Amino acid sequence: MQDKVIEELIKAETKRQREGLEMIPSENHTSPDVLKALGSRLTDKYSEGYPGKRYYGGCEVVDKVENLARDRAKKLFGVSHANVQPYSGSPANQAIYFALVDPGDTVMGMHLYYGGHMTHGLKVNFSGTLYNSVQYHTGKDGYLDYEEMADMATREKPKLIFVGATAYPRIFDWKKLREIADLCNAWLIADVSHISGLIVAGAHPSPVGYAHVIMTTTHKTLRGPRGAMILCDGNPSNPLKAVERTPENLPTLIDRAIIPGLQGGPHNHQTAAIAIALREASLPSFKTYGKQIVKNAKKLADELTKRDFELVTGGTDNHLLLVDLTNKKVIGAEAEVALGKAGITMNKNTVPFDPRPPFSPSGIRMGTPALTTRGMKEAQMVQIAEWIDQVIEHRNDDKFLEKIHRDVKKLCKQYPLPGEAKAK
Ligand code: DSN
Repeated sequence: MQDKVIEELIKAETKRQREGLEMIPSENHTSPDVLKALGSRLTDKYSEGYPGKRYYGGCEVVDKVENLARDRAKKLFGVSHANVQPYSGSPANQAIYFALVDPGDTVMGMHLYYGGHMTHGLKVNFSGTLYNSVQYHTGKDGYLDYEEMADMATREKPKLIFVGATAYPRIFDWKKLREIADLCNAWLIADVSHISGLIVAGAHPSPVGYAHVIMTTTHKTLRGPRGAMILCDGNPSNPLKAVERTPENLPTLIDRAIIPGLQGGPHNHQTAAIAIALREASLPSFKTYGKQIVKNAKKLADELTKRDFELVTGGTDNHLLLVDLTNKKVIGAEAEVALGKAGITMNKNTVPFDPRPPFSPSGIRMGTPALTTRGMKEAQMVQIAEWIDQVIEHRNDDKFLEKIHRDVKKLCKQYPLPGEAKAK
């Protein structure tokens, strides 16, 4: 690389990942093939439009790439339509609003501080300013409060309901959620960004058949490049005709919302990498991987509970744990910093009904997708729980944290990043 400054920074980040435990539940380690596609000449090409209907010449190759990604997505998730062009999750959600509701319409989503996402109607986000957003919460027990949701849907009559989370450790009951959406004839949108890899692996129920539209990012448990996909059923219509907002027309509504509605040229290198990740996710080994993510999370939850950590909902059904650190007399930010010094990366997070402000919350969020990609299993979770406990206890002792980091590095050597050899 000619740019030595950036080259060194890439090396430094690779080293940081190689020698540390990446436990942010929305992160993962991609395969060498995914990385290769991201660094390919496909990034040079403009191709606004869709395969076969582009505004540029020279699209014969990228058409094949995008068709392959779309076909693999449809097959893997069992839907009839896939748009693989969203640049990432937030723009994808923006497109869904743009496709299905008008500014000023009432929309409903889970509050960020209770585990939702900014784009699900947070008042400072476009979704809470352009639309009249009403926000549901979890109950005191940390579980989704389906009764509150049903009451809110009946009372507020939203036109669209977003379901999905960034910090929710339990299963979504899609049937019940569709019944709630049907109470007010709302579109049910499943944002499965965090759990799509688990869905593919059969480790979490699929929203297909319940949600009208499904959105997932491609870089979390699905283990692909940064990006997103919007999935639905329906019939693509003549693109020149005006279409009504009916379930039948969802493919056209979504495709038009992406382009010309919101985006310009698709990122073809990203599309190719998504296609690769989708092939990898269709292999039997991915089913084993997804199930092991959950086994690891459950083991970590058990081990932390034994060490007197308080888990929101008391445990987990998926890839993540949300820990309320109040009883440990440490706040999330302090824990994040101390764990970081020990080579264990996770993030501070609000817990339901958090008395503390969101920039300095009471909790910490951790997950197992990246550790599981490296091949770690239950035995390593026991060790990691012990390290987390020790780090929290000795959080102000930098020498102690350095020692833990040395131990973490030793473990990491045994579990290389994808495509790397085990270090001696
Ligand atoms: N930033 C993602 C997460 O960490 O969950 C959500 O977009």
